[in-house]
Amino acid sequence: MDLEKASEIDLNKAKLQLDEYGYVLLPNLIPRADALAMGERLKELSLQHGDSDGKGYHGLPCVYNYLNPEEYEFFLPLAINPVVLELAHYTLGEGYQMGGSGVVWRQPGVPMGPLHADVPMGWFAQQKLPVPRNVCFVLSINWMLTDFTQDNGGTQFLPMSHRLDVPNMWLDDSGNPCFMNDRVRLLREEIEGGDPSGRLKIAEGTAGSGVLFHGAMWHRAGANVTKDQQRVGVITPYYPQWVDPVHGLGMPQALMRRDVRDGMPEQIRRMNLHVVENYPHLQDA
Ligand SMILES: O=C(O)CCC(=O)C(=O)O
Repeated sequence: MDLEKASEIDLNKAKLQLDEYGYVLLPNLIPRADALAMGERLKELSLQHGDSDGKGYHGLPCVYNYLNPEEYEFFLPLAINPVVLELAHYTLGEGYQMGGSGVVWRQPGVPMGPLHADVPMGWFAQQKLPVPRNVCFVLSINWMLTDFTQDNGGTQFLPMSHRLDVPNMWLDDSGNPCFMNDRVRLLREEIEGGDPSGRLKIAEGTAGSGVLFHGAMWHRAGANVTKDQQRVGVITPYYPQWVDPVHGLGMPQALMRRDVRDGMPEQIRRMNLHVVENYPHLQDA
């Protein structure tokens, strides 16, 4: 798909929404049948190689490390969709990198996820360092490989929260919850206590759509309260050229193996400056 063909998306409007609201819905970028077929295959791989929390969540980091090379081409739209890349370039600048696409599969019965912002925002808060306000460290797209609805666990976002303090919670040495400040604790309490003012927006869409979001957004995965609907997403993160995905972002799981990266088209190789083998400590683990 080229940029012209994807022109049902108004790119100027998408850039504006991403800047100001912190996220943008991108409907129908991948054919529905392809998205559903990817979802089925990735469920299979997640069961074989992924992790599970035992409550209905299954994940598989960097799916390319598990696919057969003949399958790469079919799955590449998760990494090189031209609309997404245009928005990544706009937000992150020249030479942006990608992390390996990771499965987020939410089965019926899985509870709500915790409200958080993505790496490295929690790190700044926990270190009591100033939080950079005008830098986007990570821009992620959550690809909907099934329909995403309120009931089956569509991702929830607090609009404009990429400009707020960091919502993340961590535990101190005695196991007590800690927050960046009391304002964050109170706002979180309201939303996690049932969100009576309906502040969160749910990213709903049909299979083949995506939601692109600024990593500093307050967001969470929804509960899947359906009896029989699987919610399968794949998150592909993009980050600026100057970021180290392991020492800076703490995302070793997003790296491709060298043999996988080197078997990819040039466009993908350029976006994967770092591979697992660059970090010997990961291989010893
Ligand atoms: O699965 C989802 O809807 C969101 C996952 C998420 O919050 C994350 O990966 O940071």
